[in-house]
Amino acid sequence: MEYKNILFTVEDGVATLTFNRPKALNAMNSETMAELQSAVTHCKNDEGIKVLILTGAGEKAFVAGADIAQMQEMKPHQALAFMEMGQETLRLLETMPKPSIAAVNGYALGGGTEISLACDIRFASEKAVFGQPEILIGIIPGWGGTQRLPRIVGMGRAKELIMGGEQIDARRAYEIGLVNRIYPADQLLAETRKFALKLTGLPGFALKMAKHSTNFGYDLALDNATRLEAECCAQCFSTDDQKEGMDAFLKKRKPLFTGR
Ligand code: DAK
Repeated sequence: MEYKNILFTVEDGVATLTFNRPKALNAMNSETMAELQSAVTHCKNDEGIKVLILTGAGEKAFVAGADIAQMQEMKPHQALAFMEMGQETLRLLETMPKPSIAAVNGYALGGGTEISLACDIRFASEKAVFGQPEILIGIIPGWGGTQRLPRIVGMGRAKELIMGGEQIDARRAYEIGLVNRIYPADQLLAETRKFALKLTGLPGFALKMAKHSTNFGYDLALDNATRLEAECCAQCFSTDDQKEGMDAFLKKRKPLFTGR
């Protein structure tokens, strides 16, 4: 697929997807969502890609939400199709068997916060702004915000954001556990890449199992969830990387993982 609204590059096993619609502060229209879906599918299937970073072009915005101009005239059945496409894409991102990191460089409002919530990890610049302001335009979040936000920050804080519609800065987002780390704006991408590169050197199958167990165990009863974890962990014992990791530890040497 030819991309018009995103930039997509791959370097040293790290893919970087940059939302790039500067005239609308990188707001997500259906075209951009289709491009995101295509790029995430590519990341999932390309063995050379180990980690995905998502960020926004320009200094102002990560993604300023779903495109309000496009949504304004939607009938309910069109809104449902737009919502389903976004939900399908973000679920794909969330369950893709490789780590994803949101590098939130500015406004991440509405759909922007929701995209970051579907990533495994969120790093933010000091200039980042988060929020679910949908209520202020007469709707509610439609790309998983009412479901993922409470799972990450707790029900009370999620409802405060979703029902109050207020924006919060990076510091507050860090305080409530919405972001993992904050960096000065000019260091965000470099620091995110550094972390991503570190992940590319870790055992890939174990990373996949860690994500699978965490994602799919979360909503299960504890007995079933811990069983899932045991099975995921047991599968790691079939890999060369498990043998290498344990041998290296016992011989007090640095491990050399091959991803097998
Ligand atoms: N959509 C479309 N255009 C947008 C936009 C958006 N979300 N955000 C900004 N823009 C455009 C502005 O209209 C403006 O365009 P021009 O006037 O230059 O043509 C340009 O970007 C620059 O924006 P501003 O002039 O407003 O810039 P400021 O620095 O003054 O303000 C801001 C920045 C981010 C605070 C402000 O732009 C803003 O409040 N933007 C809207 C933020 C927002 O409300 N986001 C949430 C959108 S609702 C669903 C599916 C999904 C969703 C819900 C349901 N289903 C289909 C059911 C998700 C909904 C949302 O995300």
